[in-house]
Amino acid sequence: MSTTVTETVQLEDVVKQQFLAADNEECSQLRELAKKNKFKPEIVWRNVALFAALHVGSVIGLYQFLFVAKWATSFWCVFCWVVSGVGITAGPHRLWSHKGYKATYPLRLLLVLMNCVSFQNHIIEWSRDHRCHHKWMDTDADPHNVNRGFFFSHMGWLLVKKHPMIKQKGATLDLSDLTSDPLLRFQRKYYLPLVAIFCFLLPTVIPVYFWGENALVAFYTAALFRYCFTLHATWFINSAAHMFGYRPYDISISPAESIWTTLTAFGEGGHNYHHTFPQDYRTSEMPAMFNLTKLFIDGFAKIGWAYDLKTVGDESVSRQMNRQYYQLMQQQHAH
Ligand code: ST9
Ligand code: ZN
Ligand code: ZN
Repeated sequence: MSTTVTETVQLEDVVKQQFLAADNEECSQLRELAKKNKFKPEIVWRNVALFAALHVGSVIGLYQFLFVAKWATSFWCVFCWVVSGVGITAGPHRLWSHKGYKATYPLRLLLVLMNCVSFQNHIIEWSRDHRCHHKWMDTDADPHNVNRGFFFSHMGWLLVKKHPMIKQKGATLDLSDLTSDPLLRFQRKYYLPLVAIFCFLLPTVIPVYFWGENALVAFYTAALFRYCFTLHATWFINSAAHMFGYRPYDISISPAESIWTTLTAFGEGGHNYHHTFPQDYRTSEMPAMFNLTKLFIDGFAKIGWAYDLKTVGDESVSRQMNRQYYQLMQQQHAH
């Protein structure tokens, strides 16, 4: 009996002491507060107009990608999608938000450059919002709170002013590890010119220069369509992967195991695992073909550029799953 108690406490420690574990007590307080204070969001029309324009351009880009662009340009679009996607998953997500592993200067530099192709806010801002998302998940302090609906958690949150609770709670986060990194400060300082070059200019100029693609075709496909596609692949993790799928690691939370979003987001769809064990650099137990980001980090670990890779032991994971199974059984018996 005493062994069981000790094991349970240790398992709870494994879950609760992960860096960025959800603060359940504060989350319940925030949910109670939200019931009393109704919040009316203010639409940011500049963002509505810019995203509408991006989507019109992307529809043209999709048509050209399928029927007009040279083969080399289509491959180039896919390559840019991988670079910009892994520039999020291995960078601001697994490295900078979660400290799932450590990286040497050359790998951090590479990830910063890849991240500029992604254009999803500079890394300090992305990680600050993401830390809020994990710590105060599904509350008003979560920038893309799924309780505000599918569209809000998908892209609506980028079309309105933030809830004051995000700023209030976010201000209590320790971001010194991010703000003390000169590479991240450099990216923040020169963010717009860097994005103009890496997200739009280079993806357009390279097909024109190297294989004579029409400049407008290159722009619509490799810049606009590829950017918009990568945004939706990311946003589906906040919307679909917080709504649809199974929950073997923690039955009580919204994030779920979502196979199809993992394919477009290079291994980020194992979202029930990720929110239960947020510091695990793998972010899921899914096999390697569903986790390109893990392969990327493992590859750099082989040459010593990535190190201190954090994982949760198989035994802890299966004990956590067993516990969920028994809780589910108990709930079913109670009904
Ligand atoms: C984009 C980001 O798309 C997508 C992130 C998705 C995350 C996904 C996570 C899922 C897991 C990973 C999966 C990866 C899969 C990848 C697959 C790839 C294939 N804490 O924001 P402001 C304060 S971006 C503390 O202007 P407003 C702070 O003082 C797309 N404080 O608020 C701040 O000033 P500063 C491109 C905070 O006015 C001040 O408030 N980008 C926090 O309400 C003002 O902040 C865009 O479209 C906080 N968390 O405006 C830009 N937040 O920053 C869109 C704020 O100087 N954004 N403060 O310190 C905006 O225009 C605005 O942010 C706004 C809100 C209109 C949304
Ligand atoms: Zn995360
Ligand atoms: Zn999430």
